[in-house]
Amino acid sequence: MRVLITGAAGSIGRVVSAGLTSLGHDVIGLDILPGSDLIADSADPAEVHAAVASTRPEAIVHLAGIPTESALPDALTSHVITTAALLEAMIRCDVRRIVYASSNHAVGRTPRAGFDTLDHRLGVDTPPRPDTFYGVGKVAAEALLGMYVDRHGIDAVCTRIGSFLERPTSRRNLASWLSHDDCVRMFHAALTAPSPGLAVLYGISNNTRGWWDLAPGRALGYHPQDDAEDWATEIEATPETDEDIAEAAAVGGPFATPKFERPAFQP
Ligand code: 15L
Repeated sequence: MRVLITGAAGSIGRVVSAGLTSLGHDVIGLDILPGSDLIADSADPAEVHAAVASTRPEAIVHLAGIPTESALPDALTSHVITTAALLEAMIRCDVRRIVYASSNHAVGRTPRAGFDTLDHRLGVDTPPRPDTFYGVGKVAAEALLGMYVDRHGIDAVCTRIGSFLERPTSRRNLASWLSHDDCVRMFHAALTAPSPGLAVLYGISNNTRGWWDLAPGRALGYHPQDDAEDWATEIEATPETDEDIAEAAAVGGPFATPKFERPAFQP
């Protein structure tokens, strides 16, 4: 499949571009940073339209965005305006599928208590409960994608990604880890699942201690293979810190703690 990937020069973008290419996809990388096939600002509707019109992809993987907390206007530009620019270009150029890098922080303020057992995991239908302006941006982008699915009948898959890392490094990561290989599996499944309409899934590996429901991903063909438990002994050999305890209270971990609270308009 011919796929345009925004944010292709970022940490997820590099792994997903290489992984999808090795699975036989024809990948075109777009980024504001040098080194990609196309240099464009994903928040600029004219630049985005030119990129989509000139490459004519069958699907878009939208990864571009500030990957952490920022002031609210920056978060809205980074997550909502970029998504809108892509959706408008898709409609004009008849591109029918987008896979979006959303985040667990869209529901990050959800208390974790009760979601640790196999028969009670956090579903994708839980109400939005962002922990940061970053999370607010992801909630709004998911809502926007849903509106374009309703209006235009396109397919949009929102992947609520956990902790994308080479390996888990904290106690929280024993639940939240998304391995590089599983990340590629997830985007491949989201690109190739037949007619998903609007779909939401959790982008987490098959972690023994995970608290997210992986069934919606499995229904789309995402079958994670890796498990953070392989690092549990090593991680748990270090003393549990106050930070670990604070991070365990809510789904979003550190983003749901006071150290991430900031005024909306502070640059
Ligand atoms: C994310 O969505 C962020 O981009 C990343 O910085 C981490 O905070 C990650 O989630 C996580 O929850 O570990």
